[in-house]
Amino acid sequence: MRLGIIGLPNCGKTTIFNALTGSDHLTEPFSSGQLEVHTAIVNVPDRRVDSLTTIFRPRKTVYATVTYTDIGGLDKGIGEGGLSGPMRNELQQVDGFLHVVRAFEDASVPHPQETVDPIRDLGIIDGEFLLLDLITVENRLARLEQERQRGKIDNKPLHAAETVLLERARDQLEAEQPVRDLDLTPAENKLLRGYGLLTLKPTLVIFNTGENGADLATDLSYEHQHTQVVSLHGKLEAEIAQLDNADDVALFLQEYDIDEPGRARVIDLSYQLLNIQSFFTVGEDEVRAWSVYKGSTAVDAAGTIHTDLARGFIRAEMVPYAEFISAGSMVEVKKQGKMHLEGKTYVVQDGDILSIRFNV
Ligand SMILES: Nc1nc2c(ncn2[C@@H]2O[C@H](COP(=O)(O)OP(=O)(O)OP(=O)(O)O)[C@@H](O)[C@H]2O)c(=O)[nH]1
Ligand SMILES: [Mg+2]
Repeated sequence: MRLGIIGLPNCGKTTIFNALTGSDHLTEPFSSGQLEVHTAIVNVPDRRVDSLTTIFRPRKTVYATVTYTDIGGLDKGIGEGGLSGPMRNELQQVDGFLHVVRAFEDASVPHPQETVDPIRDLGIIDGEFLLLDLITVENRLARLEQERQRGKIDNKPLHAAETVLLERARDQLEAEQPVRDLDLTPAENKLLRGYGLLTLKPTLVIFNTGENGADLATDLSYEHQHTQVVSLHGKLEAEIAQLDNADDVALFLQEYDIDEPGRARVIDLSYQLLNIQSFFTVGEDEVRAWSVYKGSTAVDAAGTIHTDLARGFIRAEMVPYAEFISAGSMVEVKKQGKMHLEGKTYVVQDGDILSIRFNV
């Protein structure tokens, strides 16, 4: 799952990318304005995986991951009726956005709009995305209408359903509301996702509050579905990510009067935002967190590990993480009769420890 980091020039995208991924890309007070993309994969911190590792002492531990892509150069064409094709492509291909909004004052860093005004800036990109989606939806509707007039429809019910759905999306966008606020069935969501609609994508808004800025996230009303809002001290977090010893981090936090680094929280929020959850597999070889969409079944989970496991699925042995911890070992889990046997349609819960029995 991949999240695109977007925002106006100089708002701190690369700084926050560095903070989240521990990278050390150059950040400058001058925006090149060109499309420039960096990608990195990060582990999702998970204390449960840490505990399972302590218990099983496996040769290998694998955390769930999130991929971040820093997408620079979004300003080009904004408000001028068009982003470049490659830029649109980048935006369409991510699963969600981290929308960075500048909330820090710093005279040495020019602002493309001259003044620092987070709410205005948030609206600039939101407005652009609404417009782009409206164009996409109207083009598709026009094409469907053409097909109808020419009598060139393969699947009438699908054609009709798609038209109705796109009209709903169009009404929503015309009312200046993001498509992700519509109540969509999974099938409708999937269909709209196929068009790469930007306002459909889950979004985490990050106010970059600088060194001593106030927390804007708490008193902003930005009520949308599949949306979260947080504040982060961008530059400080990027510096913390470069420290490799815990004492240095502790000193740094103390100096700036910060409770705890925001990195883990933001990565966790990113993960939650994408509507995914973790299940675990354990053993002496490997302790591993796997990601599946919420609502996935045991056979979906098996297929995430290997297609053979889904194909030859017999049953899943399952113990919830908390029950495993209170029993202390698999032997004890079994002795207490706490191992659940689940079939293909069992709906996997966050934190399930699974062992798939299969036969191919
Ligand atoms: N004072 C202060 N400066 C910051 C903070 N975050 C970023 N900056 C500065 O703002 C400038 C731009 O930061 P970048 O991270 O490069 O911003 P960007 O959004 O990636 O910029 P472009 O990719 O050029 O659009 C750099 O000089 C950063 O050091 C912050 O929290 N406080
Ligand atoms: Mg940048």
